[in-house]
Formats: sequence, C-alpha cells, structure tokens
Amino acid sequence: MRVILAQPRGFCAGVVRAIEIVDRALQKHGAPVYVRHEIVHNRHVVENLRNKGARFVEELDEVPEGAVAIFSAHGVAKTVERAAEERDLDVLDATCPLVTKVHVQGRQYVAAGRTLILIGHAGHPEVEGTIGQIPGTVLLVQSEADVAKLELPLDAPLAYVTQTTLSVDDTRGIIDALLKRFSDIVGPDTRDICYATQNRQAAVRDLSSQVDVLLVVGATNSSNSNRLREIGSESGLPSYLVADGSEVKAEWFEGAHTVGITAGASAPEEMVENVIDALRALGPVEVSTMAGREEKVEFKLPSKLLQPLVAREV
Ligand code: 0CH
Ligand code: SF4
Repeated sequence: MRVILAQPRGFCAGVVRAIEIVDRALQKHGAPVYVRHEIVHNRHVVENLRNKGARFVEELDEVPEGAVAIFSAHGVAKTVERAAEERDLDVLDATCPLVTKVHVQGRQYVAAGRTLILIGHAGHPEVEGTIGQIPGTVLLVQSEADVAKLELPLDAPLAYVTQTTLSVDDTRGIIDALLKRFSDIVGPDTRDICYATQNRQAAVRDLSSQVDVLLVVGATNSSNSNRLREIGSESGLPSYLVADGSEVKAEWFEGAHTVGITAGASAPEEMVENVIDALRALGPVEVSTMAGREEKVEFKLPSKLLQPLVAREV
C-alpha cells in the first residue's frame, strides 16, 4: 500500500503556542495549573498535559481562588474573564491571536453602529467565546438557509465575522447569500478562516485526487478536523476521522492501493505515526509526503511567560 501524507497537516501556530503556555505555566508555577476546557480538542494532548500536572475544568468555579488558570485556544466570553477577576485567578490566555483578531474586528463593527452576524457552528466554544466578546446582540448564521430567515430590514447596517475553522467553500456560499440579500453589509471576506485551516483544506483537496481512501487524524469534537474529512467525502472518497491507530479498520482498505493521511490542527504528529503503524500491521507500506506549502507562522507567548525560567526549589 502507498501512503501519501498531506502537506501541511497537523499542528498550527495557535496550537503550538497554547500547548507551550501550559507547559511553561507548569514549569513556572508547578502543578497544578488549571485549564478551562480542553486546551485544544485532542485527547492525547490533554492526557499528556494532565500527566504533567494540568487539571482540566469546564468552568472557573471548579478552580480554587488565586490559582493559575489558562483559557483554551478557542477563546472565552467576557463573562469568563470577569469571573476570573472575581476569583482573583492568575490568568494565562492561550486564545489564538487569530481568534482574538475576530473578537476585535467584531467589536469594531458594532462600535461603528452595525449589527453583527457571526457565521459559525452553534455550541462550539469559539462561537460562544466570540458571541460573548461582543457587546449587544450577535446573530448566528450556520447555513445559507439561515440567511433567508434573518429578520432584519434589507438595508440595515450589518457586518459579519466568521469562526476561524470553517469550510472555506461553505462559508463563501453563506457570505454570497448575505451580500445578495442585504444592501449595507461589510465583512472580511473568508479571511477570518485562518491560514492554517485554509492551507490544510487546500492540501487535502489536492491529495484527494491522488488517493483511494482518506484518513484524517483528529478528534470528533475538532471543528477543523471534521471539515478536512468532509472535503474527502465531497471528493467522492471514503473518508474517516480517527483519533489514533487503534480506530483504523482493515475493511476500509479492501481494493485500495493508495491511502491519503492528513491531520487536524490539534492532532499531534505522533498520532499520524501511530496511524501509519496501524497500516503497517496490515501489510507493507511505502510512505511519501506530497509537495505542499511550507508554513512559517509563529505567535509570541504571553509576556508573563517570557522571563527566563528559574529552577524552582523542590
Ligand atoms: O477546530 P476547533 O475549533 O474545534 O479546535 P481544535 O481542534 O482544538 O483546533 C485548534 C483550533 C483552536 C481555535 O481556532
Ligand atoms: Fe489559530 Fe487557526 Fe490554529 Fe485556530 S486553527 S488555533 S485560529 S492558527
């Protein structure tokens, strides 16, 4: 069997930064440090940090007063920031700077007197965070059909922003529907969909034309990983989302000569290797990587973590 790896795949700059923040917080403060929500949507990443002393909670009332609390890469609402202040928590914010950029953009549109529409998936933590970062009403739109249901004057001053990990193609359709229906609407095109999401989607579309089966390494609650699997399916390929090699099933590869593998922005490369090992258990495998775009994006750590780390007394 031939295996072709997508390029780029796996960790993005926001995920690298978020994990580094938890690691450095543990080195600086010692265990435990508290992380609100999975730092990124990946069980292996979470388990690894838990073993080092991170404690994962869903809400801040589970964090003792005065403790170190880290916000996940997906961002949080203003109410969460305020709750952290009230509990006197030592906050480290691992919100991806590209998610924060959307928050800032949304607030600017509202300050300019526009009603804000957020294109995204209901219930996703990034969507809850973005809605909660904008003063006033934010209207959530999940599909082109939702655009038709918006009860707004057709000439109302509107603006839109998007979740960072959506399908570029679906979002384009929703934006076109908004521009067609409303006469005074502004927004950032599909550029709120971050560089990593866009690059991984473009690579997997390219890869889909070269393989018989597609495996996406990622978690079921990872938005960007699900979008990669959908692109495989839309290209007519049997496409499967797997957390690791233990979920790979032999029957998926009957009659297949070439398997494509990509990984969501929150999936560690070790899990890609683990999936390749699972394929090796089925028969000989020849692995190559497609030619693809090189990514050089890096984000700065919070200034609190930039001081050189001094060895802690034990
Ligand atoms: O794709 P989603 O947003 O579900 O998140 P993830 O899988 O944790 O990947 C990292 C992206 C975090 C925020 O953009
Ligand atoms: Fe940031 Fe994009 Fe990665 Fe999300 S997927 S953490 S927005 S770089």
